[in-house]
Amino acid sequence: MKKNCVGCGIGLQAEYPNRDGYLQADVLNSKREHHYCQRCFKIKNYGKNIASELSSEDYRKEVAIASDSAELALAVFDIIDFEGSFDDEILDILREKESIIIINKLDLIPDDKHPSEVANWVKGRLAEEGIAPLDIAIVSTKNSYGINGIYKKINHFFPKGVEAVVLGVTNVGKSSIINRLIGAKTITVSKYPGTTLKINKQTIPQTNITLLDTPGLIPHARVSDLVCEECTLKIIPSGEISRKTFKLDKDRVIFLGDLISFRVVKIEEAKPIISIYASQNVNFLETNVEKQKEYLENKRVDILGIPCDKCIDKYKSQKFKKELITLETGEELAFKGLGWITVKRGPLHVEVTMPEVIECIIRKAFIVPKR
Ligand SMILES: Nc1nc2c(ncn2[C@@H]2O[C@H](COP(=O)(O)OP(=O)(O)OP(=O)(O)O)[C@@H](O)[C@H]2O)c(=O)[nH]1
Ligand SMILES: [Mg+2]
Repeated sequence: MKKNCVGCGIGLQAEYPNRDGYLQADVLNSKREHHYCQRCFKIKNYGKNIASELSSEDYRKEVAIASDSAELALAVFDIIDFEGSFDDEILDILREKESIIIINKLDLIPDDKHPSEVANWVKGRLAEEGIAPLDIAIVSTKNSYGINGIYKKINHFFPKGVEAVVLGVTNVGKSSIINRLIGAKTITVSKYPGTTLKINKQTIPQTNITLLDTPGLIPHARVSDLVCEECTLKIIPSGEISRKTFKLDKDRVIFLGDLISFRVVKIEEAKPIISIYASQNVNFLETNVEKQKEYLENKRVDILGIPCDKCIDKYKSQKFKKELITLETGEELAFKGLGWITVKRGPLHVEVTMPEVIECIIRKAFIVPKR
């Protein structure tokens, strides 16, 4: 009988050491209950990032198969990169299927935010996309917050049990959530995107609830996907995100790392006040138009750190665009895979300079400005 890796779901084989799913023949043929492939062993024990042979299209197929068979979708979103967690295929599945939405990584936002406020905000944002989930759970697998709530919600809607597909983009914490729900560290989890490779079936002990872990989908237009692996890990927050407030005059410019910059093009009555949120590794720099021009033309702005020496040429060689954007008080501009700007006192009229592929989204403020 074909055996699968309990860490990532891949079919195991003992013939090709350099291919996915390899495991030494004697271990593969042993009577062990759980088998891990060589790749999972290295990820789990040495924290290595080992690329797989599978493509993003292969991942999409797996998600489609799991979604077809499951009655319920547990869709996982990253609270810090909510817009970057959107993917058309996921949204389509959520429009058709009964779903419970899980917003993970609550521990990363500043602690003056109440989970019920977050849930209301998410509900409104999903309604704009035509999605009405059965329920929303706000959780943090890091400190185990809200995990029992997910179980209770599934049990409430499906008291006799259910097969649920756990889906989302890469790195949002799908496998971590399943590990918490089954109460074991069975599935391989890592800080690198692309850990889970195939459908991986797990059952919550003493229940009829089956969870299908799936590979993460890779959405389009995330800043974090345009830099090298080291910079990606710096842009994805691993600790509480940083927030900095600015009061800006006309022609003042802000850089978010050396990744995106924006210039205030017009002031109405009062100078706008904004807060910027991103990973602590992303530096914010306030400067003037002359310096902006210099920085955009020069390849290296040391003070900004990201992109690093290794990936800056590639980053800067792509096509850039300029977009004029106006935000009112209480609105936000979110950059997928990077962070967001909240307008505390508007209007804010800016010209944003960013790579052409990057998508930015205007939304209602997620962290409500305090008076
Ligand atoms: N701060 C924080 N980090 C988390 C949380 N949940 C998961 N992580 C981290 O996020 C990273 C990705 O977790 P995984 O569970 O592997 O994510 P995944 O969605 O299964 O990823 P793929 O299999 O690559 O699609 C790991 O470094 C986890 O430790 C959380 O609640 N808070
Ligand atoms: Mg996973």
